[in-house]
Amino acid sequence: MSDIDDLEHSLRAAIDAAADEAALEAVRVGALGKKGSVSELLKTLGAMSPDDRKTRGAAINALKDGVGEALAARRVVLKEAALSARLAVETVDVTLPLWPSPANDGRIHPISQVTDELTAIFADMGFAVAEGPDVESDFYNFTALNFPEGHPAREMHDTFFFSPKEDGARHLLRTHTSPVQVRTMLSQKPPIRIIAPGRTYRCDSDQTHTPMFHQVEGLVIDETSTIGTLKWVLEEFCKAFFEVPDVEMRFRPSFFPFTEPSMEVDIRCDRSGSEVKFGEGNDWLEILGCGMVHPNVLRACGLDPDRYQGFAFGMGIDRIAMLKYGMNDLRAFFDADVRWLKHYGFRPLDLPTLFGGLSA
Ligand code: 2U9
Repeated sequence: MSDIDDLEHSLRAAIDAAADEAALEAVRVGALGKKGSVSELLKTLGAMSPDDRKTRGAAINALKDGVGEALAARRVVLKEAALSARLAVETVDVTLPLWPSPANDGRIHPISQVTDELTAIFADMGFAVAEGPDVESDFYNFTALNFPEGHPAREMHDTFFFSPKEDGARHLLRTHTSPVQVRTMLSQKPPIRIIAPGRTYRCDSDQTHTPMFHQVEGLVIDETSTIGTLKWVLEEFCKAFFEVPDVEMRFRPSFFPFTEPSMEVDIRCDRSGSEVKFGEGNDWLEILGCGMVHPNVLRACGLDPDRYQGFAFGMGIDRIAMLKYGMNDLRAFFDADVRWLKHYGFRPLDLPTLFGGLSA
């Protein structure tokens, strides 16, 4: 029997020495595989006498079972060791700082941020966003808006005109976003409730004016809206935009060709400290203009003023961004200075929503 004992001894030694599951599998194949040492021994049983087969057979089968158990036990140990080694290597240190990514470095320009903020506020009140071209015709920018031909109000806008075409028609860079509302009225039936944010252009440049600036205008046309509705919409907007529970607004009579009556609106604020506080204090800041849409504008846009009425308002996005976020030089908006943008810009993933906070 010593050959069986020797074999068992050497197989157990090989099993104990197997450093990983692959090495252990090699030992198993070498012992119990088709041509393995134990399998070869089993094959010798057929040629033996019944007595030898009885004794040797029992010993070889005991060897086979013993080696099988030893293999199984070692496999469990090696599996656990492999798992522990993997867990040690794949440990994640959740306290490590995040990898720098573009979403970490990039900044949203305050004008885009404020446009997103006011879009969220007006969308919540049922306003859709309308857009139109920057290059406009005289009709959409002036004529349909009740600016009479040769009227000085056209000059007031410091318009950038393109060279006249052969037929004498002059294109221009829109001086306000009002042409968007004209296009909407000509293409959609009331009720209309839109805001039109976008770029506008006037030949003007100093600390508070740039040749290209941003406006948002609003338009509501139906059969029932009044100055009362206009006042409510503007108050709700100001409360939400300046993130204060109450605002006091002052409506002063004014003149625009496209609205009658027309008003300029101031908001109560406190400018005594280093920053402006809204809804309190003894100062007033002009923030927008508004009015009831002029019957001539309704008519020019194909609507019957005896049936339809509505209101419009307009404000400078750059100006309200400066007021809300405490920037004092409008020209810095357009300098493309990354240091300025790093300071005044917004993180790309902090999207303004009414439920999550506009500027938080
Ligand atoms: C249509 C009818 C009426 C738009 C309006 C204002 C008043 C206004 C200025 C504010 C500051 C422009 O950026 S600003 O200089 N705008 O005061 N805008 S009502 O009225 C419209 C527009 C379109 C068809």
